[in-house]
Amino acid sequence: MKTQVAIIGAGPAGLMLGHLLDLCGIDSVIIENRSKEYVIDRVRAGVLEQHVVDLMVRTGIGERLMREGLRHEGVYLAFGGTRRYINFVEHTGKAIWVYGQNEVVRDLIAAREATGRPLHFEAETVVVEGVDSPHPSIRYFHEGETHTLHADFVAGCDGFHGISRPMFPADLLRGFDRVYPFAWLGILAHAAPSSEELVYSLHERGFALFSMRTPQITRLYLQCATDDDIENWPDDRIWSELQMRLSTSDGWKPNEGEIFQKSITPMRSFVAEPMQYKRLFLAGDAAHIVPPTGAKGLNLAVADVRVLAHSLQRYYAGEGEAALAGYSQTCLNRIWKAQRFSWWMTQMLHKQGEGVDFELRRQMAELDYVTSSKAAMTSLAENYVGLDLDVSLPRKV
Ligand code: FAS
Ligand code: PHB
Repeated sequence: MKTQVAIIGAGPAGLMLGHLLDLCGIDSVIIENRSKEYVIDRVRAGVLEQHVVDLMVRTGIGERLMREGLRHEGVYLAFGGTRRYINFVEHTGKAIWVYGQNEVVRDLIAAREATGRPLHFEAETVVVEGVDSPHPSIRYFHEGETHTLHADFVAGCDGFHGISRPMFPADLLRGFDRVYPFAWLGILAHAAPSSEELVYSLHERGFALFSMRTPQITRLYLQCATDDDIENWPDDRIWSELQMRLSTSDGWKPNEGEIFQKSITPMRSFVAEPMQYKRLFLAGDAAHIVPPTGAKGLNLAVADVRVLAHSLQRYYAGEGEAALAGYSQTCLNRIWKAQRFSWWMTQMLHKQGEGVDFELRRQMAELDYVTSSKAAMTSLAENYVGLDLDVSLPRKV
């Protein structure tokens, strides 16, 4: 088989890349090693930046998002028993949208299937060859047979644990890594959200985050130890800890309900440089990981593939290799700013030491400043809603 772009991975990066390439009239094949149900059911991100929402609407896959997504104009930061609101629209003119990654992936899969272009689930990529030549190929095992796909380019959208990044020559690839000394325990509960918008809370017992998925489902997280085990967290302990960390003196607290999903996620910052090796490109978590405190993971993945689709569109429009040269640095400029913001939100909101110590007092002072200074609120707001992304929308070549 032959295609123009072979895409490894059907997460947000791979699926969005396939969607954008299709709009440009560029052929692609998406190869995913997990099942369609697994990819859709994975519980992950929940917040979309304005540019992602605009992209989905303007490229024809935003109808359900507009109907079911929750538009939020800001967030609360809670500390010392009070909640303070940061109004994103007032400071930036932009909002954020709560719409689960599951739903984004569901919409992208439906769009891909409607095009009839190849999207292979449960297809194990066996080997990728020739990425240092103009004719790379992928051998994969699917439906009991081994297939060979010849392509002009390979897009490694296969996440942090995928096979693409390891294909870079060791003397080319540099990894920048920070592992945090805590993790997030996340739950989904059948409980009507008791706040219209998100609440990030610093408490002397640790961080907690109140979020949501629908008017009937609350999404909550609490800081736990990196080596903690979900078995240590029966439902009543989870609710007791969340109430202690989130409840504020004005009487607000999260509603409780049946917990139907719980998991522990480690926290890490990672960036791989560069993001291109000849005909192989990395996008999304294959190239970078952010701590979820800044709600950037999915949004960065979409930004990467917008740049990649635009570069490939220019390549096929006649600009050739020159159109691809800036991909890596264009993405990395934005990725490092998102890394900074995600690190900053994480260090400000997570308990670092034991008891009430210097660190906690410093964090409280930082939160007091950030929520009372117009300049500080504007800075937080413009990073949270997403920094500008100057990449034009796809158009048929
Ligand atoms: P993904 O990991 O989503 O997708 C990669 C795909 O490639 C997967 O489907 C995988 O099965 C497939 N693949 C891997 N190896 C392959 C191979 N050899 N052959 C074929 N396919 C292969 N972000 C936020 O913004 N907020 C959050 O709250 C948040 N929570 C998260 C919780 C968890 C547990 C995790 C792991 C991540 C979380 N993230 C969060 C980040 C997450 O949303 C990612 O940023 C997002 O999924 C990135 O999308 P992709 O780059 O497409 O990678
Ligand atoms: C979520 O709703 O899953 C969510 C929201 C904000 C974050 C992280 C996760 O920073």
